[in-house]
Amino acid sequence: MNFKTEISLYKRQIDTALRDCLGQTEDFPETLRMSIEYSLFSGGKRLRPVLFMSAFEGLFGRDPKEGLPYACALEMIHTYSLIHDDLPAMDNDDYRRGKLTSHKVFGEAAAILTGDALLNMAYEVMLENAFKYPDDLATHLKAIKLIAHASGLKGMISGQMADIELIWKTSAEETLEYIHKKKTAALIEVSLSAAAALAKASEDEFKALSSFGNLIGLAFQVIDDVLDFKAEDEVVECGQGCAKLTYPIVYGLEGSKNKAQDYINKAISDLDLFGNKALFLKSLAQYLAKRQE
Ligand code: GRG
Repeated sequence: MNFKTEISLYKRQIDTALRDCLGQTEDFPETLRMSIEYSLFSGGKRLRPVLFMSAFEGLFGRDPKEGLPYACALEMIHTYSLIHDDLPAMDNDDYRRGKLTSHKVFGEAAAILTGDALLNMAYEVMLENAFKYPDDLATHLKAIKLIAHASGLKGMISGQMADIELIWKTSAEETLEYIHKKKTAALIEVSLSAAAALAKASEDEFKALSSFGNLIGLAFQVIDDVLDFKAEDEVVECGQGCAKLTYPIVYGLEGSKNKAQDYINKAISDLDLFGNKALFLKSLAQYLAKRQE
């Protein structure tokens, strides 16, 4: 099967599972149903759930039914983070994926509650699934804990706070890496490490997938900054306390592109221990390196 077909099969499987999760939840206000659907089905790339499924099912040959609730939960957590990130109190964005942001359509209160609902639903869906595997409950709880850690205080939330306050480390380079390792890479990394934990991977396999996830997560952010780069950014100062710290400002445009490719190359070599089974994940890493949006 070629790469594009495989990715669209994973996406279809994930979309169906996400619709099922929503279908099961009854009796709640129509505004929340509309706002959750609006953000969950608005053209996201489904990167995190595709990573999870391609590791859990593709690499370890496990039953997709056991993994799909995790894939859905990762997309719910990602979607909540984007809805909250777009709020006036944070990035104050009017558009995401070419459509009005949640708070622009439904109002700020509904957008905050939509994010809260998605975050809670993620854990409900994972825990409900975990109880279906009583003999393997501890393994499930371990995977869920990894996700809570990566998206919580020590992961994505600290990254977001450090970005907002521009918490300075010893240099611009270190500051950038600290922020994006937590803000962007942590959830991408855990999409792979949670799959490894659930599949009872060996320690070497777990470490390889975690490292791959961290590196493609960092590359993903570098490329995001490159795509957002505007010529006037070149004159921005990037010392301590600067207003805007991005990879092109610190490394230049070409330097950032090279950095992203270095991260991707290293990530790809991390998967060598899986042999041909990792071809899809390696192609996915190359695909991310070339993305234009
Ligand atoms: C509000 C707690 C909290 C956290 C927000 C992830 C994040 C933290 C903010 C997003 C800021 C941002 C645009 C970062 C760049 C990298 C990134 C995560 C882009 C969006 O992810 P994609 O491209 O989104 O996977 P799609 O639209 O495909 O779902």
